[in-house]
Amino acid sequence: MKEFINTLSQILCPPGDGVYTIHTAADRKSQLKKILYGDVENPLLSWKKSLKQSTLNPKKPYVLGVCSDCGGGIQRGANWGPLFLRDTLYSEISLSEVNDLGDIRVIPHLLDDKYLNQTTIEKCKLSLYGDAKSPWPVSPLSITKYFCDLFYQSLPDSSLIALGGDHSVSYPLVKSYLEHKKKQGKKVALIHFDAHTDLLTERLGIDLCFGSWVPHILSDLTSPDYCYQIGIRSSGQPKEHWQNKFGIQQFWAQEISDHGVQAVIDQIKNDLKRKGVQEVYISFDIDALDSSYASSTGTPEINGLEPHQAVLITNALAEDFVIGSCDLVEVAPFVQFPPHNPVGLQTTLISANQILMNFIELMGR
Ligand SMILES: [Mn+2]
Repeated sequence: MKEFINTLSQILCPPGDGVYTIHTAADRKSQLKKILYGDVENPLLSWKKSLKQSTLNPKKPYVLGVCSDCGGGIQRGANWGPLFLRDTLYSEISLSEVNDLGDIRVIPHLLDDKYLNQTTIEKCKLSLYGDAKSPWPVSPLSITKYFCDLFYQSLPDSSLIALGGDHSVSYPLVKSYLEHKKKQGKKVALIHFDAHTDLLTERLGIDLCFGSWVPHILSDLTSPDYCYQIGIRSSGQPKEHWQNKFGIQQFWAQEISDHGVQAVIDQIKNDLKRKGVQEVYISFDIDALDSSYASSTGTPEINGLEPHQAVLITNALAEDFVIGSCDLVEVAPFVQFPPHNPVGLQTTLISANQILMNFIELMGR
């Protein structure tokens, strides 16, 4: 456990510090640290102490920020999601309800170590860890995978709530979770809320990005039909195309509005029970919600889910299946549609917080 905590203190940083800035949002960052640790002289030390304490309560869900938007491609800005989401969250719940581990350390120009040459990796290791030969990865997705593997190994029955970041961060989060559950012999499914399918196999030659993370985790599921996509409505191809091509299951937003949310719930739950699924991972792209609830995001889409519908689906799943881990991604606080619309930001944060608090309640049981 000591090794685990030592490694965390290298590859993570205090909550809110995942976006590397000196002045931008400095007030907001120090405000968050005040909420978390009180008016202390050395918040870094308080954070390190909190890492140690967090291992004493493995039943409480763990919160992790992944402030990476290098995998985004339409509109950046989801790197600021975790800081703003925590602001809203901790004004509503007591800190003691979760173990907040902090943020993945992010070099904002990087995505995954496999895209880097050795010289760059060594220079980045020197910058992040003070040692060009250090054992830890340097890109956000690679560090996230490293973190998750270590997390599930050290706290095998704990659950993780990750805050993105663009949707590429779900690749390491989901992959590590699925690999871990396979080792535990548990049957699991992926529940993916999104306006988009994220089913490209690559985008401009890059295989891991916001629009292409899903195909690369399908082989880690029992079979691709253990992946359920909910809320889809912006796609160049019809539902049948995606289902036939990948073998996944989709429930488009239009179906929910045509047949009601309960019909979709029944269908998914019956299917999960028939397959003997015990646990689910929920990946929640905020753009699954209608743009009137979630406009501060890279690609807001009309005709989407209402927050209470998403909550209903999640609660119904939690009645029969463990919510193993989850993520909430693509909240981009400085992005506003229409531009200069602060109401849109507040609405997005309130809606996202509703989803987040529900996860915490269900996973903290
Ligand atoms: Mn997505």
